[in-house]
Amino acid sequence: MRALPPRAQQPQHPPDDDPHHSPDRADEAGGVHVLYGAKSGLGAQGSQWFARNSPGVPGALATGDYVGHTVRLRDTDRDGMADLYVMGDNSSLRLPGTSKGVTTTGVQQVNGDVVTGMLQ
Ligand SMILES: [Ca+2]
Repeated sequence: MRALPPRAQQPQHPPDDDPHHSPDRADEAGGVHVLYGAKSGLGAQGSQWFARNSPGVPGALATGDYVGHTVRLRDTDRDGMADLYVMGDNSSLRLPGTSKGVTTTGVQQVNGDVVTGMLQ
């Protein structure tokens, strides 16, 4: 009589160290990190992070939203400040630019075609 091989065990998943996974499990929800330039180059000072769970940003974190997969800076209201257009798979946004940076005050949802239609 032959001995049966040991029963296969369920694979053990390693701890989640994938940088694309968010801690709240809205994997690949995305976001945009805005860095500002100076004479010395880009810097972290005054940088801003925008995601669906940022105060004032419409929507909620959602798996596969990929917020920020396409972005554009355009002064579409012609006030002299570049406005940030951010595309996500669930919706796209226009964040107004101000003299102090991009703001969620007055954020608007826009058609994604508006964002992709802008030249880079
Ligand atoms: Ca503007």
